[in-house]
Amino acid sequence: MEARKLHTLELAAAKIRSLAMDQVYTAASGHIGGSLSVADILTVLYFDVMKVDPENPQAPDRDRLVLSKGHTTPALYAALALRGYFPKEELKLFRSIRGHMSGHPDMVHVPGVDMSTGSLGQGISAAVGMALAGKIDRKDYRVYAVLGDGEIEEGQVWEAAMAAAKYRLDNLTAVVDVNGLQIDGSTADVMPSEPLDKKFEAFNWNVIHVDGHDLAALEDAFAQAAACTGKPTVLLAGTVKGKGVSFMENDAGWHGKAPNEEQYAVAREELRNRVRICTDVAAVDSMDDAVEVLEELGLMDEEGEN
Ligand SMILES: Cc1ncc(C[n+]2csc(CCOP(=O)(O)OP(=O)(O)O)c2C)c(N)n1
Ligand SMILES: [Mg+2]
Repeated sequence: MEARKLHTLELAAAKIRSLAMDQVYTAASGHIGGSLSVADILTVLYFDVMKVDPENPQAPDRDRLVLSKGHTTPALYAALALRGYFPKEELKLFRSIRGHMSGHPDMVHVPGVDMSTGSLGQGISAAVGMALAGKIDRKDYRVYAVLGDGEIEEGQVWEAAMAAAKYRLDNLTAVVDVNGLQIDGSTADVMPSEPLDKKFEAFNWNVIHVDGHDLAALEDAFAQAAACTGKPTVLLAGTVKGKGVSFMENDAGWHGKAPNEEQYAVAREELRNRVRICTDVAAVDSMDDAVEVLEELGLMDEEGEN
């Protein structure tokens, strides 16, 4: 990946983490751990890989993203706001009755949300339906589904996986955010699901291992997925839950809890410091400028020629 693009994407990811934290603190509730782990995956999808147009969120030929691990809206909403679907100010109404930024994604009220999710296991099933519809309608759009590694303990995920292989949905890419933790402990303790690669292979999926915090590696993996024909692809993305906040990393206690004032001050400083560093390295003055850089680089245009 070209250095300027990498640095600009790193800035977007840093900003998503910072905005996710602000939302959870302001609302005094929300799922921060899995929002921090998925931030890089969403960055590469929304700012690099997906063909979308925030001016026209319902465009029939757009790529679709289903956040099947729907509890991590703080990262999704931050990505959508930065990408231009709605003003950043709306993030202040996260989980507030005065707005539409509900704790789980709402496709009716939030522009850019392709599927309402939150009941784990259901999002991937909807994504399979969208991909199948694309095949039947002879459309070129791609469908992306992002799952948690706790989520895949739901039996419904494997029914969806079987159907995706049966219908040879090579227009579907699933990403599993493998952070090793779910709501109250490690996935290995709650319900061991490894070896994940062998399971998906046995379900006739193409499997790619990737570092879920390496933006260039993620870009490559998504390109490999798009080049694979005749079967769906899953990216097993190794991540750290709570990534970017020292005292939240690898701690299941931060799955769905808001920081108190002192904790927020520390987290905010760490995340904003990262934003400052990335802003310097990317040599831009603000995220708006960064978006312009990405546009200049030929990213984020309607044709998605990136
Ligand atoms: C069907 C269903 N059962 C239980 C829950 C409650 N719940 C919310 S998040 C979560 C754990 C998810 O863990 P994981 O998928 O690993 O998410 P991440 O670590 O990325 O936050 C659970 C059990 C739910 N949302 N849906
Ligand atoms: Mg997890």
